[in-house]
Amino acid sequence: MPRVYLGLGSNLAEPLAQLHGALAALAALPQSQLLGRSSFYASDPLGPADQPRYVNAVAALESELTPLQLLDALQAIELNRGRERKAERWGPRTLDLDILLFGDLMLDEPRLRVPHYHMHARAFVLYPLAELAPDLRLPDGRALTDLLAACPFEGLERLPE
Ligand code: A4P
Ligand code: MG
Repeated sequence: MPRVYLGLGSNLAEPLAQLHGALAALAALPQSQLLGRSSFYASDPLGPADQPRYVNAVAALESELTPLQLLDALQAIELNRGRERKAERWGPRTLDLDILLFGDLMLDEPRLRVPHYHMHARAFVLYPLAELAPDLRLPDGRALTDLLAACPFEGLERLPE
């Protein structure tokens, strides 16, 4: 079964509670097993600055779902938790679930790009991911350690458990 890494983010309506709720929903996904999660991190917003700070985390799972089945399931979880899709790019959201990596798969479809197109440069993705998989390489061969070296911890704050 491919190892899947998901990015979790929220900056509205009690972000930490949103992420806990999302993790409970991920643990209940069919044909899948939640393997673990990173610490939670508070992070400065990427995109419009006039929005609250985010809480971010990364989760690891194994899944027999196809990538698109998994995307459907994640979008259902987002909607169940009251997410409204707005026109503003990178605007505030109650819950955002992104597929960061799906094993070594590289996909470039209208609905799904994997690896996530901007993960290599996002501190709020790379640092939590490194907690779960410090020796990881992206499907294109880049080492997570090299990406981290080029991505300052700036704007990030690891939250106590
Ligand atoms: N889509 C394509 N590839 C993927 C993928 N790998 N995983 C498509 C999930 N979805 C993927 O997503 C828009 C469409 O992307 C989906 O319908 C799906 O088919 P969306 O969740 O509706 O919109 P979005 O999240 O606003 O767009 P985008 O461009 O994916 O934004 P990001 O990259 O998710 O960034 N700042 C901090 N500090 N922390 C954050 O978590 N998040 C964002 C959103 C902005 N700033 C942030 C954070
Ligand atoms: Mg998204």
